[in-house]
Amino acid sequence: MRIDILTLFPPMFDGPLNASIQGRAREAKLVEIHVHDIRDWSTDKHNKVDDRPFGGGPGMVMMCQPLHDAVLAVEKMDPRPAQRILLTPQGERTTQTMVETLASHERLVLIAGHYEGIDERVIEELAPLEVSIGDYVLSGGELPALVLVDAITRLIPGVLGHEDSAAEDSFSVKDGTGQPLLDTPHYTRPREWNGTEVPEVLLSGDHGAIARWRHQQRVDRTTTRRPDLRHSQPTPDSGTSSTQDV
Ligand code: 6GU
Repeated sequence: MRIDILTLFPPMFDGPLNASIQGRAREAKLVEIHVHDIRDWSTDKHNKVDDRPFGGGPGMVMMCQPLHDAVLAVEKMDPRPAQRILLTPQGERTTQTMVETLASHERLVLIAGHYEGIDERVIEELAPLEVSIGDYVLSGGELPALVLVDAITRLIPGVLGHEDSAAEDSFSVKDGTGQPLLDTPHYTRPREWNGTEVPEVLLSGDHGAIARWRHQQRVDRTTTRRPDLRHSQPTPDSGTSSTQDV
């Protein structure tokens, strides 16, 4: 998989993409990630990329030309067709299901917006999928792009050490109706810490009993902590039964 990121602030990507799991995945060539400075495509003699909003108001607006030319030039760097994604608080809110769909693409071009916004005409022309990471406002699309890259790359086979790691995460495990469940609690040595014992069943060696206990923990935690996940309607791809498996 190849991911290209277009931004006005490339240094924001240096640390996160080179450390930990992301860094290892790139080293192992499981994912190819390129960061591009939109300013490099500005045809203005001062490399201008933004201007004041028509109609007035605060802040600056990203101009059409540099972003448009950057996207087309970057896409030409590889023959595989790319899914364009614009990170914006006006976008569709990200879910694990959306992340799984994006992870199945061979190539993604992520556009991180900044300033007050982007000239609407270039958004209409590029027709990207518009994605938000939640209902709160960030200063730009850079951190959301990193969030998305992390969520996507960890699903690529071989990126996580253990092949089942991603499949057992919160939101990846589903109940009988396809509703996502939160993760089960985890424990490691020592068996007793600060006066609290590890739950007995985990020491039993009975794999069936352990699996049933973990499933019940997931259901109970999801019901208490995220009742919205338990009561929402099954999504079209989430299975055929409409009864809740509590
Ligand atoms: Cl994708 N961009 C910005 N600027 N703020 C956000 C966001 C994106 N998602 C949530 N808040």
